Order: sequence, then C-alpha cells, then structure tokens
Amino acid sequence: AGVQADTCYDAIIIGAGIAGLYQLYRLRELGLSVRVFETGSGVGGTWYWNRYPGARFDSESYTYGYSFSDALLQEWSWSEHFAAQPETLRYLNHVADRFDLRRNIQCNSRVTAARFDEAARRWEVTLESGERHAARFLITALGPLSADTLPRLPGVESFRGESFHTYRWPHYPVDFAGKRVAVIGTGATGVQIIQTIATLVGHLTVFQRTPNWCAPLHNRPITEEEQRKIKGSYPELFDLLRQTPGCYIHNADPRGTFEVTPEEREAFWEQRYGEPGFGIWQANFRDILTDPKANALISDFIARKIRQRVKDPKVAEKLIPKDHGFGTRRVPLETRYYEAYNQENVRLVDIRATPIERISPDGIKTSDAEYPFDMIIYATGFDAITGAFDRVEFRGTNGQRLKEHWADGPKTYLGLQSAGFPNMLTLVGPHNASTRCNIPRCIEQNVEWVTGLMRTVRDRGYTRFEATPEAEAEWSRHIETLADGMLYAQIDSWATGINTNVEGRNVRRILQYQGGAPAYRAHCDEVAAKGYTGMVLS
Ligand code: NA7
Repeated sequence: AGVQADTCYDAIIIGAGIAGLYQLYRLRELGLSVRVFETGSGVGGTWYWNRYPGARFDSESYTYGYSFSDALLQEWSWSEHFAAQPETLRYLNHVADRFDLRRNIQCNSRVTAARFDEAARRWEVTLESGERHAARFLITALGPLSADTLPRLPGVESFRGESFHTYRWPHYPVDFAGKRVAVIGTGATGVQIIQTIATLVGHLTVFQRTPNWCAPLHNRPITEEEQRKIKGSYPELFDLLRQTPGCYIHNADPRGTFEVTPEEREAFWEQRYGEPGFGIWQANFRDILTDPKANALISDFIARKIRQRVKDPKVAEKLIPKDHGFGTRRVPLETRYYEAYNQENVRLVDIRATPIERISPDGIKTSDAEYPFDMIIYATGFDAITGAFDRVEFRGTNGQRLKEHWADGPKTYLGLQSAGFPNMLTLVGPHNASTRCNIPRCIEQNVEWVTGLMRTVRDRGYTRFEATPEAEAEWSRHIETLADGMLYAQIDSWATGINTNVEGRNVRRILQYQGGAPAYRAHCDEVAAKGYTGMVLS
C-alpha cells in the first residue's frame, strides 16, 4: 500500500503519554496539523500501562502535574502527597478531555517503522496494522521506560498459572486471595508491588538478585488546608523546581559529609529519613553521590535502618546491598516494605546464591529447590532509554537505521536529535536531562524547546533541519565528561544501560545528561537564541 494521500501531516507524534499529550497541545496551538499514534487503547503512557497494585508517584503529586495551565492547576486537586496510578491516569485523561486532545490521537496504533524520504523531505510512518501515514516532522515521545523485558529463562512460556509483567498488568481486577505468588525483581516497581500484595496473597516469595537501598515515602492525604496552600503557591513552587538539578522540591545540602560532626550528621540523616519523598537522596550532603567515603557513611546509616526494621538478621543482611552504595541506583521509596519480610507468609530467595534455573509449568526451579506457584509476577524492568527506539525501525538518510547509528551507545545533539535523521526530534531521548528529572518538569522543557524550533521552521518556511555530525560528536563527548566522577556511572543499572535480558546490553553507557536540568535548559535556550547552532535548517 502506498502512503495515503490524505494523510500528510505537518507532524506525527509517537506516543500519547505525558510528553506526547503536551507536544500535541503546543503544536496545535501553532496551527500545525498533527497526528498522534499510540500503542495503548487509551492515553497516559507510563500511567496507562503500569496498573500493578501499589504503583504510585515518588515525586510530590503537586510537583508532577503539568504547569502550563493555571486553570488546570486550580481545578485539579490531588488527594495524596504521592498519588497512586489510578488517580494519575484519571488526571491525564482529564487533560486530554479538557484540551480536546483526543481528536488528533489514534489509539491501538503501534508504530513499527518510520523512514525519512529525502526527496519529499518527509517521514513515512508504518503502523502494525500496515496502515501508512506521512508527515514533514516526526516527534518521538516513546517514554524512557516503555520497552519491558522478561528474563531470558527457559520455560517462561510453559508456566500454567497466571503470570504478568508489571508493565503489562491486565485491566481486570487480579485476585490474590489465598494464592501462592512469586515476584521476580526488587527495583522501584518490585518494591511497590511486594509491599502492597504481601497482605493480600496467601503466600509470597520474592526472588531477589540485587537488593536496592530503599527509603520511606511517608505518604499521606493532602488536607484541605494544604490544598489551599498548594493552589495558592504554584508560581513560587514551579520557580523553585526550575532551580534544582532534578526539578524536585529537594535540593542538595551545601555542606559536605565531613564538614559536620558525626552527631550532626546522624541527626541530619535521621531527620531526612523521617521526611516524605526523595529528600534523603536529593537533599543530602552534596558529596554523597561523588565521594566514596561519604557514600559509605550514608550507606551504613541506611543499612542500620534495615537491620532495625527486619526482625530476622539473616533476612536483613540479604536485603542490604553489598555491591553498590546508597543513591548510586534509583532509590525506591517504600511504605513498610522492609516490614513485609517480618510476615510469616513472605519469603525472600537470594538468587545470586541459588540462581533460577528455569520456569516450569508449576512454578520456579532454582539451583537448590522447586517452588510451586499459582502466579508469577515479573517486576523485571525495561530496556531503558534506548530500548523503545530499537523496537521501531527508524531509518534516516540513505536508509541508515537509528539502532545501528546508536549501536555503540547513543549519539545525539542535545538529547533531542541525531545526525542523519533530519526532521526528527526525540523527546525524553538519550543524553537528555529528563531521565534524571522529575520527569514532567523536564518534559515541559523539551516540548517547549521543540515548539520554539517548530515555530521558527513554520515562520521561515523551512522544510528540513538536521543536527550536524560535529555538533552531535561534541554533545556526545560533553555527556561523557559530565558523568566523570559520578559513582552511579560505575554501577550496573538501567541508568547505565545494563539489562541482562537483552542481547548486547552488558556494557555500561552514559545515557543521561548529568549536569542538572537548569544547565541543560540554559544550553538548549542558548542554541535557540543563537539561531539553532549545531543544526542546518533549509
Ligand atoms: P528496575 O529498576 O530495572 O528493576 C528490575 C528488577 O528486576 C531488578 O531488581 C533486577 O535485578 C530484576 N531482574 C531483571 N531481570 C532479571 C532476571 N532475569 N532475573 C532476576 N531478576 C531480574 O525496573 P523497575 O520496573 O523496578 O523500575 C524502573 C523505573 O521505573 C524505576 O527506576 C522508576 O524510575 C520507575 P538486578 O538489579 O538487575 O540484579
């Protein structure tokens, strides 16, 4: 089938999550014709897919919503300081309705390929159904954690009970009562689901490969008085968020770990541990994520907390990370997670000591035992940041595939473009500040920058833009330099591109801009102010 004649849009956006929805809103405001293709049967992206029990924010709700509309800010009331997934999905649906976004969104439409046609200066997009569409510009809003991965274990398909990846959670209510349930994975997702279902299941077995350093969320409802205060101070709040490296309300303490007495340090950490949210990670002494000695001390503090909270000392030791320090991987925030292991019906299996050999029709077989289950939950994460790009066949000039261009690690300009892929913009792409960020804040920055570019393109009648190979090489070097000296860069995690479930994802890569959101924003703004340096517009 040829490209349908009536479907050449100004822009195609892939994905109707937080980024795609906002980009659609802004481009329509410019008067452009836009089509959004979304795999899911509804909008919401991350919050559409991740329906597993316990899914919720680790960012304060009121720092997470869109900031672009005062009316929206005033009419929407978050019920809790850290809202749960159903509420966030309702919020994003409300946004879609309120701004009449749905008429440009085509759901149940997975994009499988997109090819740049040099002669026509446009992108040709193919859907899974075989349907084809074309647009001058292509904007990806794929999500950094949307390419879910299952373990490469023999027998995964053979299991006779129910089994779910947390990202593919069903839309019907799942019944846990009396069931023998396995959870594989103890990242931020695993922690949320484990603590939530521990009291609902008959028996729970957690298969843990690497423990993570978790800290208390301290969630609670937002009182009416707090609600009034929040709604009365949004401008100040968003001003503050623009100034912190991760766009959280939490900002690093200017003091170094060793500039205070041990007593002051202990008191400071006690206070942080008792406060809601990411403060213990993001508002700690300024050197805990760069100085190994400082990091060892905070790690020891958290280890003592785990030992206090978990009754069986052998289980406590299994839950304390030994191969990485606190905060060098994403810190899962928890609510009575550690206490779950004090329950009679919860068992922890250390699969470094006794690896899983196979999934059988009846359960899980490790090197030393066979465990029968009614349900297996895979909280095994994602081929992060670049995985979703690999799953679409993007082809730029000369038919070059993006996956190949990025084979040795992503190459980008500003984390938003790639040389050889004209007229394409990658919201929340690799080398972008957004994946180290309270993500909607950085999404808004990405979208607003892209919108500025599209306005220029429209006003000047440009039909093509492309990052130069030199600008791409320089930005990619800059990304490497910024990660120098950061402890996280020496640790295996999704943030360094490690995933044992995906062929070739065994070499650490720098995937994120580490200079902080304010510096990233300043850099992007400067590029725009100077007339889009590092790019050729024609
Ligand atoms: P994560 O953080 O990547 O966690 C995945 C977990 O699954 C982690 O504990 C992995 O252990 C474990 N895993 C993955 N594959 C296997 C296999 N094959 N066998 C055993 N265990 C495995 O993903 P999440 O969904 O928890 O969180 C993603 C982000 O979403 C999170 O950071 C938030 O920002 C929101 P490993 O550590 O690799 O040893």
